[in-house]
Amino acid sequence: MRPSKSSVAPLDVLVIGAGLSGLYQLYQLRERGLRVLVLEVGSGVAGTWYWNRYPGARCDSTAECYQYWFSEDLLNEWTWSERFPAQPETERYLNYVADKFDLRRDIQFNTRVSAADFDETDNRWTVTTASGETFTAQFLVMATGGLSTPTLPDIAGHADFQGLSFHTGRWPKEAVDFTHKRVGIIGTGATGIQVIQSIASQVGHLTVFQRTPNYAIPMRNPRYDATRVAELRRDYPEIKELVHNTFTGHDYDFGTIKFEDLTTAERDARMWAYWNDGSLKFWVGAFGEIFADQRVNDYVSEFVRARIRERVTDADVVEKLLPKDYGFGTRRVPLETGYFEVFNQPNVHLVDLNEEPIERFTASGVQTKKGEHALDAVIFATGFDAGTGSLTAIDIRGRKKLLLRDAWNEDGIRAWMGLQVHGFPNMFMIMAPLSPAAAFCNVPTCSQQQVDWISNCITYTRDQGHRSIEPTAEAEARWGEHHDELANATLVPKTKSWYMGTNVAGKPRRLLAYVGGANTYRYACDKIAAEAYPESVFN
Ligand code: N01
Repeated sequence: MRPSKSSVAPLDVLVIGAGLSGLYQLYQLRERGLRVLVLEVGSGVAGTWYWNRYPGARCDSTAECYQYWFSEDLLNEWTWSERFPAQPETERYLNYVADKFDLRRDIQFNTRVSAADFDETDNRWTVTTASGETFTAQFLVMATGGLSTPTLPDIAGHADFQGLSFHTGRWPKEAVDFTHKRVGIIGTGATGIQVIQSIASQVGHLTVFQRTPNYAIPMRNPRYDATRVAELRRDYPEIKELVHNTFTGHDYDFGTIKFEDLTTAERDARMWAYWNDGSLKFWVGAFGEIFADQRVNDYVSEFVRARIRERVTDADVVEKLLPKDYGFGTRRVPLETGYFEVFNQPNVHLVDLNEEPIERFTASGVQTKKGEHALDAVIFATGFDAGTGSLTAIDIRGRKKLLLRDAWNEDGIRAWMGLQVHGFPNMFMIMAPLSPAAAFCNVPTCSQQQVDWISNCITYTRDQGHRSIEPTAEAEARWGEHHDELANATLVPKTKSWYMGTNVAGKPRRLLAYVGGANTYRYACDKIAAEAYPESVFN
């Protein structure tokens, strides 16, 4: 245990997490002259891009939209090598940013925060780490990431398994060699798909344990040559403007053309055009009505199923790979490269867990209802306790010693604008539930927007001589009602996924992310700041 370190001078702001959001939060607060420290559990920066170094990890947002906008120098210096960069490139980018802006001097690595307590007498937070250090700060910013607490299924006998076990969200830094190995993978979400298509040709045998098939769509990922890089740099001001004014924070939006107004041929032509873009544009842009109109959703879902059918040779296998009981786009759409063709390989076996549930691990593999699958290694691509997991893992105590974990258990998730929680003054959250950033937004767009807003709010509070800021219970409830009203008008709550919290036993069921649009949300946040935070109480 490290000694308690109250020797660190009192801070203005403590930021938890040195990923994409935490780095930018540090930069912004420092620019405003505040004394800031970032605590980070990893040994390096990059958050998601530090932990998720699994084979095939790659960004599903285009490089030109997945970056910081605050520095012209940075935009001109950094050169993306391809449209959808792989994990090492994004990790390098975030390290470059940390070095360029000398951020590391205010980051303490290898530090797990275990508790945060708000003291009502001096309006400050005391943060305690797992090794017993304490820090105090007026403000606390949780930049802990929306998808950073991995979930492991509760499968009997896991400890008996003699092979190697990995979770994609905690992948080792050392290269793992699966050559000639019998590998099993549990999970076929965006992560599982990337792993499967990357290792299928390397392993001796791959067993894919699938519970729910996905509407994955092909990624078109050209290399960026010097000409393309120059074009993008020229267009950056326009792209920046665009991402800040679209529904999902990408450089495309819902079209104005209505499904109803088109003939079948026109509808198909439109879908093919968006399909051929090879990006998530097909999800958002082809027909925005898919999120609320079952008939449109059915039409698009069938289009995507037809594309899957074209690529898999075995009729039984393709039936298992076709999503049938939920609509396209109502859970995260993964991008893929050669994923469906993997199932034509003789060394790949698809296990449909609906027909053949896992019973237990054995010493040498996985036992399902139909028999044992012998494995040398198992990969859990089973996802995360999204949105809430990284926050409830810490004992966060607000006014009257109320634990955030308990607050969210009793009443469900509540968060004003997804930024603050009533009863927890001076605490801000980035990418938290009930904001678009929790799921329906290109992460850098929404996280930078939230960081900017938080930085301005902290500065305002201090400049006005206030010691704390907290949203009222009424404002928080109003936001929750508005959130639910919009969520329930979509088809998304009908589908099981981490969007709804159904992947974690006992988690309150509620659509995690705000579906009013990242653009609308930003305008609302800006209005609140312009009107001097009318829904908050200052002390
Ligand atoms: O996690 P998931 P993920 N038995 O929750 C299965 C982002 N991301 O890590 O669908 C058997 O989506 C589960 O089955 P089911 C992106 O936002 C971004 O793949 O619940 N299976 C599912 O197949 C994404 O949405 C990028 O029936 C079990 C899988 O595990 C988010 O991260 C790349 C099981 C989990 O899928 C999370 O994706 C990758 C059990 N007990 C990911 N428990 C980029 O763009 C779970 N599963 C960079």
